Amino acid sequence: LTTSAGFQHSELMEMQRILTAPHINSTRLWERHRAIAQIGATGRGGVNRQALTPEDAEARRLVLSWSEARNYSTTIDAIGNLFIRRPGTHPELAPVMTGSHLDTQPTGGNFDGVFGVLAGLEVFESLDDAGFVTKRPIELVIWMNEEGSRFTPATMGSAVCSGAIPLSNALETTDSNGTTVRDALSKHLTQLPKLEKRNLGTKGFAFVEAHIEQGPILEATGCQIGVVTGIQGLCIYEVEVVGFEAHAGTTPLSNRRDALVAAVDLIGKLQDEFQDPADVLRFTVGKFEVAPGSPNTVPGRVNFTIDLRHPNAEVLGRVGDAVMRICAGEIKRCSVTARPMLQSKPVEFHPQIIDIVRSAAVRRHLRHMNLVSGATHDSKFMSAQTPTAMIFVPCEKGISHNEAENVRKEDLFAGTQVLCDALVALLDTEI
Ligand code: HGY
Ligand code: MN
Ligand code: MN
Repeated sequence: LTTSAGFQHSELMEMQRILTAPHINSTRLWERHRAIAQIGATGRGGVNRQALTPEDAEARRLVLSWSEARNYSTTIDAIGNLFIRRPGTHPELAPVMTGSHLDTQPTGGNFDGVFGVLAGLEVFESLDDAGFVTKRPIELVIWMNEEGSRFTPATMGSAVCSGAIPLSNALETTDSNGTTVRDALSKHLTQLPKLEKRNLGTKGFAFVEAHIEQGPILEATGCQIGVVTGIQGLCIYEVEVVGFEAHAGTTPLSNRRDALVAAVDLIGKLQDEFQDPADVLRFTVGKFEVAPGSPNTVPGRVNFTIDLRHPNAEVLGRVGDAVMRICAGEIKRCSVTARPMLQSKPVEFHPQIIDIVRSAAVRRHLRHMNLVSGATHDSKFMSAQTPTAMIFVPCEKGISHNEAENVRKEDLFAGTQVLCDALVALLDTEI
């Protein structure tokens, strides 16, 4: 008998086997977080370790050195996602997978992404320390450019890996200095140890990502574990407004095609359009660049981003159409164009993986609750081809994408132990 999701019932029973998963080493886990936090540290408590920068490479080298010490093997795919593998006795079986990202926002915190990578590595090492031999291999993914702050859009590595974004489009994307992903990636590869190449596209037996909630719900409800049932929808656009550069002193206002004035007017129109009394729709203009950026030249060009989120696919589609309608044609004698960079619908995670996460939290007597993620994650694209779920831990006051991001040690350890239990429940373990 096979369940709707392709799991054999016998496999499901196997998974539910109450396994005494190894205890994680919380001292090692905490020390690893402190070591990574030094890389790209801003001196104000957070980090700036954006995708494919030297700091990103340094953090990846450090994790690779820890994995090298355990003789795990590592492969890299064409967009720079890293796959660290702990072998099983049956290498031909699809791996159980976990993972997250090491790149950060420009004013990022020390736990967004890092926690999921280090928690996954901690599970590998705890399995080693406890002498666990598993049938299935287990893989830890370090996704490239989850944040999308330097190269738009977010979750670029997992989107390309799953085929949601063509590799060529991603490689041609440029940062604010005009550097392409292609050039930044080829330089990045020279800053990493030589790694075996791996094809794009990866199907695992299951994927479980540990992450901080980046919102206030768990802390407000006194829960230590979030059993994440899905992720809301997200659309990202790049908008360009083109006017005409002119002299600030000699050009009358009546004669100007001021791209900044037009962009401000446009953003006002969008804010009016996206008023939501229920405060569910999330509309953000996070990046806003004015060219040529000189005090005495009338701006000739403005580029800005739009980040739109909503849990309902139909509403998200409607507001996305409104963006393309409003950001088109002419505004205050300037031309406007909008480019969709990412359109990702809301996803629901796999019920059986969700159950495995929940039963791990129950077994550990940890207060937990279901929730849908407001932040996006690479698990969204992994869930397209692999049964996936996520584990959240609370972060202080829900603060994230801010250098004040903070997590209680006990929550970090609890989340890592739940990840360990869930991954072990998925591995057909022979001790
Ligand atoms: O944008 C996001 O939701 C993620 O934290 N990068
Ligand atoms: Mn993240
Ligand atoms: Mn983030």
